Amino acid sequence: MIRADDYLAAASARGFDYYTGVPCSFLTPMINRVIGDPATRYVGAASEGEAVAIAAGAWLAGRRTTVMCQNSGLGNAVNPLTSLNHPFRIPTLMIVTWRGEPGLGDEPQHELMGEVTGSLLDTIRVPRAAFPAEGEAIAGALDAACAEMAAGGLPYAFVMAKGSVEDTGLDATPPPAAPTGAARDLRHGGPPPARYAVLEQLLANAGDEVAFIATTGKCGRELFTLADRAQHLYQVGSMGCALGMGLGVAGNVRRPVVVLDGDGAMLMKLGTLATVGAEAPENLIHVVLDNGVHDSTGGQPTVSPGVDFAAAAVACGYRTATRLDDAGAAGTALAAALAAPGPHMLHVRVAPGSLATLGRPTVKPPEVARRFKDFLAG
Ligand SMILES: Cc1ncc(C[n+]2csc(CCOP(=O)(O)OP(=O)(O)O)c2C)c(N)n1
Repeated sequence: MIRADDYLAAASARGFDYYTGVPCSFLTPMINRVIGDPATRYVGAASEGEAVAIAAGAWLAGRRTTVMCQNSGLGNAVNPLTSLNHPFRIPTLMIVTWRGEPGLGDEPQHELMGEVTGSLLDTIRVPRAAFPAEGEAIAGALDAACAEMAAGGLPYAFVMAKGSVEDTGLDATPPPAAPTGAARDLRHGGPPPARYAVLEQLLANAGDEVAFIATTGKCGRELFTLADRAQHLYQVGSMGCALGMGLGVAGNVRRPVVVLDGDGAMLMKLGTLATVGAEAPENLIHVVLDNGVHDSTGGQPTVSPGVDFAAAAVACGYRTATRLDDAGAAGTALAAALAAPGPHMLHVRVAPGSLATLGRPTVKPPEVARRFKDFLAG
């Protein structure tokens, strides 16, 4: 058994001071110490996939990250691990608990995942090792993880057996403030604009210092077609993870970060609204381009016409949320949002469909990630 502080000190010495995840009882001492230690940052995520996305954003912003989660949450993380970290070559250290380890006599819901945790990680090509269970093993385990991540540029997992870490208490932390934000309605009621017309106005109203993260599908392709720049990150998979990545970036840089989301993608990870509201990064602007359909896959309807995203955003703690249905007004609203502390949401109604001649990013994802990382560091 090791002490959480011994692991965290050795990890900090190697630059790992940014943690995100979802708790597991095996992780209790680790999370309690990360929360209690002013030298480490912990972002409590709504889901394990969101945590992977937050960590990816934090890595782009220059942090060395750790995602802590229960193995039952590995399923939630598989999508971003395979379609975000892998294509973009974004590393993160994972500490995955081993509930249901064969022979442990754990609860029935952990039995199957306990049997397949190792093979699942192998299948998605996340190299793994046992979480160090003795103090003398910590440094070597971390060095091996660092070497593997440096060589492959990909995530690496420690699998933590029961009883690996001594118990510690939880220092009290203040809860997030109660929501006080306000939603505004600036809709004109005319025919909704094309998504690219809104994107054009957003780009026209943002200075060169602004970072843009576009959700998967045609949104990113339109952004690329309008302008391909180092400050653009086009997610090519990981549907629903643009906002998590934006949160991880915004929490670690001073420059403004604009997330371009879709209604389908937003609905897939609605919990991230609450994480953003609680973390409340002042430099984050979340634009939901709501066409009421999954445009990128053929226009199947989403349930967004029945969802008030702006009300949800302020209920989750966003400082402002604005409903819009006009490209020019969306640009003006972005300029206003850039000038005032956020987080802000712009919920923009747009028409289904996209540019007739739509490009696909010709820059490969690892290059997109590295030039975006360099831009953030600049
Ligand atoms: C996890 C996952 N499920 C499904 C898909 C397939 N897919 C790609 S884009 C897309 C639609 C996204 O809809 P929305 O966010 O509303 O954006 P739009 O296409 O309308 O611009 C879907 C379902 C995917 N990439 N990832």
